[in-house]
Amino acid sequence: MTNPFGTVPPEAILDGTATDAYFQRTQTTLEHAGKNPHVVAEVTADQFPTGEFEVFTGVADVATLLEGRAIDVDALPDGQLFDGGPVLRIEGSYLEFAALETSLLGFLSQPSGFATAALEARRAAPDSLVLSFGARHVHPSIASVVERAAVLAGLDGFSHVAAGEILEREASGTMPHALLFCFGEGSQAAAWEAFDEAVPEDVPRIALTDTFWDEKAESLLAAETLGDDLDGVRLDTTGSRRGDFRHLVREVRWELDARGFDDVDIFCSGGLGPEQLRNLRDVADGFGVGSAITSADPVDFSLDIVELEGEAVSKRGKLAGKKDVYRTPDGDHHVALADADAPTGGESLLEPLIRDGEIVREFDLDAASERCLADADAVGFGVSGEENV
Ligand code: PCP
Repeated sequence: MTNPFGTVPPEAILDGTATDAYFQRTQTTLEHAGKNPHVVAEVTADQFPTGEFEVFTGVADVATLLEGRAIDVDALPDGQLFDGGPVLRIEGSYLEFAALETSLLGFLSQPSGFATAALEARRAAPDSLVLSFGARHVHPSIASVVERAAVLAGLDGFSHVAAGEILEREASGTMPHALLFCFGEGSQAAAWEAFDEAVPEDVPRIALTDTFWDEKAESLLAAETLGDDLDGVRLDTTGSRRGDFRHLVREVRWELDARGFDDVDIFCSGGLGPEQLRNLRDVADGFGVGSAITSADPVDFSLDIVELEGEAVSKRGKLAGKKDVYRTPDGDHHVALADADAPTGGESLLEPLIRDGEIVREFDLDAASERCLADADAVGFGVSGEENV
């Protein structure tokens, strides 16, 4: 089937033509020269710990990419946090994987950036409902990558329907402003009533209450209109109209409570990041977070040869030799040469991924998410942002 959107097809990724041209030139040159050295190559972001942890993910796609190649690969588990040192290590003849480097790094860099940003949101509002709303900001072909990263980082759900089919989880969501426009100003109650009548019972009744009038007025109207059926209101107030958003949320809460609608939850969305979540988490019940996740910088991974025919080598600025990384009992990340002693009580983190071309690991998103959240606790991820409360 031809690809109408011009995205790179899976076949090109798997056969190595989804690559930077210089790898093809390198391949041609090495074959011409009859060279194909045995190497150890490592994927790293920072060489030494910096004090800033990031989430490692994308490893299942890397396993699919490297399957069938005559190499051994070790990698961090999916969802593990890291701070310096290798996250993945390949051992074998260089030409077995040379042309795959571009795709390999791409599979890791952007998803790990999304997951790290999603974990920042999770940790900023640990007890609130937090949903991923950012699919609209990325190419639709990678919406599932965003939503998977959100689930990995412990968010409570996401909005993208096709991603839900891939991840075998149902997408969340209620109504956009477009629904209110279709009924028109002054007919918000009719829109919410129609929604209540039309959508399945298991869909929460969350009325969007910032479209035409004041948020307090629309929220009270929604509560009066749907009564006990109303689960919540969502304030997506545009930034230019927001003023003091925390005060606005508290005011809506007060006015709902004053009229006996204390069961109605308040959800907020629109340009919210970790700082805003920390500021609102005690007054709002839940959040939709989009660009704070999708605008995350990719993790700056690179792949470097660190051992050549059994000898330690390195590019200037990189560290020679095969390494291991450890989680120490005090929650630090420790980087050491593989033949050095492990730190006392340290848990070695690199695990077999591929042995002689065969994938030797299973992937489970729930287990990876549990690992991610447990490791976030272990290393104190996101705690330094607490002063913003
Ligand atoms: C929300 C809001 C943001 C969307 C979610 C993504 O959509 O307007 O732009 O969140 P972000 O700002 O964190 O990236 P809706 O309220 O459904 O917006 P509309 O109805 O206007 O499409």
